[in-house]
Amino acid sequence: MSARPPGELEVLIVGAGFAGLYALYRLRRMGCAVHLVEAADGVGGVWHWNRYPGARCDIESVDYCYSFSDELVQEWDWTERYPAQPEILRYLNHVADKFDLRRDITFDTRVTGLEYDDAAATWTASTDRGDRVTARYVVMATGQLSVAKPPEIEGIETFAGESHHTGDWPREGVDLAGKRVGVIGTGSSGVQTIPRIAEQAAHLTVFQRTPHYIVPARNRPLDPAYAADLKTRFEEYREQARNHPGGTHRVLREESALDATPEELAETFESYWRKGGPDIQAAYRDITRDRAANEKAAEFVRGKIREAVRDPRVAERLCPTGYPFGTKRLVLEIGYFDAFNRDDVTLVDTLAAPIERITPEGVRTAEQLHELDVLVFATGFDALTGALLKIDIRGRDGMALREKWAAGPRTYLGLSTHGFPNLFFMAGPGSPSVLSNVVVSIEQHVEWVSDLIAHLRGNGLTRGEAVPEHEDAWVRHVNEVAEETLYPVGNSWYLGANVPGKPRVFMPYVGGVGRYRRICDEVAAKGYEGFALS
Ligand code: NA7
Repeated sequence: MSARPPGELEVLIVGAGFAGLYALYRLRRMGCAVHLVEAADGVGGVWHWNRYPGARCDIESVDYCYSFSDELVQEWDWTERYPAQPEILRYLNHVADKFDLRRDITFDTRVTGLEYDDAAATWTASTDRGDRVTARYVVMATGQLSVAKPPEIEGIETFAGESHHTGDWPREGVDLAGKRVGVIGTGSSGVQTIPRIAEQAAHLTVFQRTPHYIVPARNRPLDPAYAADLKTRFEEYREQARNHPGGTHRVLREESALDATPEELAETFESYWRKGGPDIQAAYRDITRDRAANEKAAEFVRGKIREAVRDPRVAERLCPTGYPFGTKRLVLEIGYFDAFNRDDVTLVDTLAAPIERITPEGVRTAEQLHELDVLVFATGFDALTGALLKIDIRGRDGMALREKWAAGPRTYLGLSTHGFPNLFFMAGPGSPSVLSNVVVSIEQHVEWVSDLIAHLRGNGLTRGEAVPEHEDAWVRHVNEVAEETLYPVGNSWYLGANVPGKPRVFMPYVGGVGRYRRICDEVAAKGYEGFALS
């Protein structure tokens, strides 16, 4: 068991993923009395928990990494275009070791409550091990996709075999050899794990509700010459990403899909398909904004599925229709469609034959009972607000964050919310993080918030709180830019649509990482406009 956290601190950080580790590094260098509390027994955040076979990042490794230390950039060598979970976890462990972060981390300890004392301008955290920690500032680095959400299916607790959620996979792995395995869910996690499970199981049954738009990852070993060249100009390379809408290097083409001939469309989409990755969304300027333009990309993807899957009935069931391309997160695949050409993989369309219940023997749909030994829930996460609202957070006058956000999250810049001074969210709702290369967003959040803390300390101030009018204006702005796109049309976790009863609010900021950074910089330059500092 890890040592207990100190009782008094200047800054408490919750969560040891990408955001928490960097926040710890930076705040410690500023001379803050800072400590991090983490529920898991190691660092890594979501990469600690998502150990399912095939788990991999859908952002390229040369982008999905820190830039704050040139030494770190120079010494770390990624091996693949898209990094697999074990490699990312090794990287984060390397970071924790290199910067000696573990001495200020308490593991195996979950923060369960946070209570603000307005007179003292401090927060008191309580943990599941009975600790009470008082801190002036709290940095919530609790993750945007970190609360695994099992499906609401009747009888789920009665299943006699083993069942696991992809987002909480056993460290020792799961023996699937010779087993009858069922996977529920075909988002990024399901699509990654299905081909790997198919290689091991005696038989795999895939329960698909909504077919997702899926494009090839074309993963490959990273070319050492390319990686070495990037290292010679990494800062410049990263600076482009910091000012890019998605925090990457994707080029948004200026042409309209509606002006292109069928031949041009086919040729353009084909070139993206060959290259692999999510950039196909930027093949035409109007794919994310215009339904007719979007449909061109959607139909191209459907054509590819029909080519890839031998049984035309299965192919048709795998074809997404009825919602725009890219409005649920675009999924990258490695061998997914091939898996359905195997005799030992069955696709069950739960829109046609809904799951009625889980029984001790397996999954019963309207048509039949599918007998299973192992059941895998690739059913996603309570995204963006889940990890924050799991903690009983009480701001000024005992106001509960759960109450304040009952109709949907409200933040200023995604970083802060009125009534909860000195509490800062990393990759929170209202920030562009989840639609971006999240590490670029995280570095910006950590740097901006630690600069704000430095500003408060340097001016003898103890309190920074979002002003209601500025928060309202930010919420309006987040909604307005979302409405200019097709995103709110898809029934996605961006909207909370995957969690019954969750308010339907488009949570991420689609205005882009570069624009967001400029807004945050202007706010800081104007003496933290929109924050009441006292
Ligand atoms: P996602 O993208 O939320 O996918 C979850 C999948 O599970 C999706 O296909 C859901 O279908 C399906 N699902 C959820 N509940 C049910 C029930 N009750 N019955 C049948 N099917 C269900 O989660 P992932 O883990 O794949 O990916 C999340 C993000 O993590 C990913 O985008 C990356 O950014 C990393 P639905 O589409 O709701 O019909």
